Amino acid sequence: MAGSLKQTHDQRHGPPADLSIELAGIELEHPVLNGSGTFDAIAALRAFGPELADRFPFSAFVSKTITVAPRGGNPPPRLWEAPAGLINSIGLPNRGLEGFLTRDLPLLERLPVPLVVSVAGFSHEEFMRLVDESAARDAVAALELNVSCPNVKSGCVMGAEPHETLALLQRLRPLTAKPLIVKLTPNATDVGGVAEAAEAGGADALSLINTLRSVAIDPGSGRPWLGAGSGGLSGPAVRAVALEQVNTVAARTSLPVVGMGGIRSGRDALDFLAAGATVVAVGTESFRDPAAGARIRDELRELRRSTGMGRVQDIAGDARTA
Ligand code: RRO
Repeated sequence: MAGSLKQTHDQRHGPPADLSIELAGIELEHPVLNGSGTFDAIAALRAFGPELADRFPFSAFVSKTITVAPRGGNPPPRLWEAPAGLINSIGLPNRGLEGFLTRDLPLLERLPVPLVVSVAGFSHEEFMRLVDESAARDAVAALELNVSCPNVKSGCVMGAEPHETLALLQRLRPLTAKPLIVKLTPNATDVGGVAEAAEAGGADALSLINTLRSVAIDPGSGRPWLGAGSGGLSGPAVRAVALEQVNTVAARTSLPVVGMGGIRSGRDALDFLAAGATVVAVGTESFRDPAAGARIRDELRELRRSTGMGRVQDIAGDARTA
């Protein structure tokens, strides 16, 4: 019975939509990635083993940001639930470059999808070392330059001003032919200007948005809740802001855009594609449901089929207003 119902449905709406897409020269099976730091692929590998290959929710995996030196992260508390959102003040905990290359990379190599390594330096020299040593590994398909972490006191400001972004890219571009994706901050006065600077410096793609700088007050004490004082807001609360910034950046550069910010459904994903994103990323929703990426991919496929539209590329930019 279910079979005949499905047949009727297929006849009405045509064959499953092809969601495959290319991002900066990397072939992806579908347009749903993870936002950096929002999905623990190593824990997933541990839980599912080789079976993960069939159920991995994303078409590429973006690692949690790494730094040159190991970091413990910010003092607790590190999370606060906001209306329709999450404030985090994680503070970039990671094993450092050496630890990542020797302990994490051999595990991440087993993933069934291309690997994007997210890196953040506190100086040009640190960024250069991170790019140089990560890009040299065959398992690394691309690098994401996190110039937008809201949760560290020093550094990570290189994405706030166009001239800083350009200067950084001019140092990094000669180091590798692999794609460089620049993760933009929404906490900049001129996000479009930073995007143009990244393009002028030779970036291959842009990803946005990172989290919006924010504060939560402890109702008991009237003082900031988060150990570090402030954090970054993500989730549906930021979606309209993210859509506007994706729209602006897509209009001002010719680079492919990884659009993210509060995507919870295939419908949300379609909105980002229509605003000019080439692919999308799911972040906060994966904390609620680690399989959200696969559900959103399936919803997107169904929407593409039921609306009669063709490949994902065909609608990119439909909603551009900037
Ligand atoms: O680790 C963090 O606190 C963090 C990072 Br690196 C980032 O890029 N964005 C964010 O919201 N948190």
